[in-house]
Amino acid sequence: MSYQEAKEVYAKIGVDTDAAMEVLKKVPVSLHCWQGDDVTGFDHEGPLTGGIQATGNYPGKARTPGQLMQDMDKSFSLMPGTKKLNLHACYAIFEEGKTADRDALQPEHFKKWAEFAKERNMGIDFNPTFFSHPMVKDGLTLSSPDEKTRKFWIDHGKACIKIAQYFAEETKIPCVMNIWIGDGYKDIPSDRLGPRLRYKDSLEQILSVPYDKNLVKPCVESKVFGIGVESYTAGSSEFTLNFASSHKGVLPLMDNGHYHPTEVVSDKISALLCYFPEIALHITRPVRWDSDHVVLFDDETKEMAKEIVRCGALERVHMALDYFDAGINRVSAWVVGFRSWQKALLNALCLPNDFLKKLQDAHEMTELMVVQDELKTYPFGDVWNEYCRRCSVKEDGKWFEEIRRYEKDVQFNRQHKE
Ligand SMILES: [Mn+2]
Repeated sequence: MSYQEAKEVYAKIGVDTDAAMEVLKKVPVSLHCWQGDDVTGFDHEGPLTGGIQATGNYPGKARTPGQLMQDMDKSFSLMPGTKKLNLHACYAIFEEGKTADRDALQPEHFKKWAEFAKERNMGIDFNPTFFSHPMVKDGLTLSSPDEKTRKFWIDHGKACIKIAQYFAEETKIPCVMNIWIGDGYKDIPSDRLGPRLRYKDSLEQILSVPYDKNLVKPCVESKVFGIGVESYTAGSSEFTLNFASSHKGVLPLMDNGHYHPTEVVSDKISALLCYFPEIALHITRPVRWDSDHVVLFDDETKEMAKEIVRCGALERVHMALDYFDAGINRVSAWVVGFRSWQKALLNALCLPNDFLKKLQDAHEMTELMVVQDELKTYPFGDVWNEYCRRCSVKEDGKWFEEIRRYEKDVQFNRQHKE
């Protein structure tokens, strides 16, 4: 089917596909730098810790800032829509012979990233890195009972607020700064309150740094468990939600890999929007647990996008991808995930949402079921390919050859010591 024919099919149910594409083009989605190198970064040599794990050993990984930027550029060229860059603090870029520990990071250590973003007209989101570092003591950072440890990580958080403000000032686009810690216990703790009270105090100390609330949007991300912290995490869902609701300007961040397997974030979005002017999402694909698989155009991904669109909340929900698969080409992983989320948003924008709502309000649940199921086989693929063309990127079926070529010409030729 041609796009023109698909457009007419949608017009019959009251959907303007041209308008849907125009809306989507302007919605920023944050691309996580950490898919490019398995969450390694440039400030440490040690293993990945904090209850997360990248599995796989696909060749061609980026090992330098230049390579990571090169790979990001390749992926950007294959993604339609507005991109934002999402950085972790461990991706600081130090000049030859210089270094700074996490508690002493400065905006200057991120100057190259600010330049990279500005050259591409992108905003930057930022994340302090509370893992993969020798100062993580007994698996704890901001909730540690050891005051020296806790202070180190509070200072890291404070340093990151300043860097987030620097990014916003440089790019002229607000910076979403997300705080996630992996603090917790493998087995049953005897004191669940103490770590949470210390975490709360640490967050308050971090946020006591003066910053422009229009430029920096701090978030707190919850998690139900991690590898090695199966029994207890200090930053649980209840903890972070209540922290955000009781601290003005702090946003709750939901990562859809961070809940019990039968819970769905698609159902939580509207609940939070009743109370928060803005919320944030980490979009991932949990397979049985927080496995950080590449985002696909699957049912729950579509459902989350539908919720954002149906709530009229495209400007209230800060969207970021968060996954890392080391078992496949990392550039392709970025591209598939980003395109899938774009597809989910476009799909949601191409549904007759007002009509579906009317059916629900009239309690026409029989017809609602029939219509919602039949919409699944509408010619969405033709609209999607047209969107790609209008964004000057290759359509489905035509971009993967670029990955093959990039592997052969660039990624597989990278020299490195193992
Ligand atoms: Mn996350």
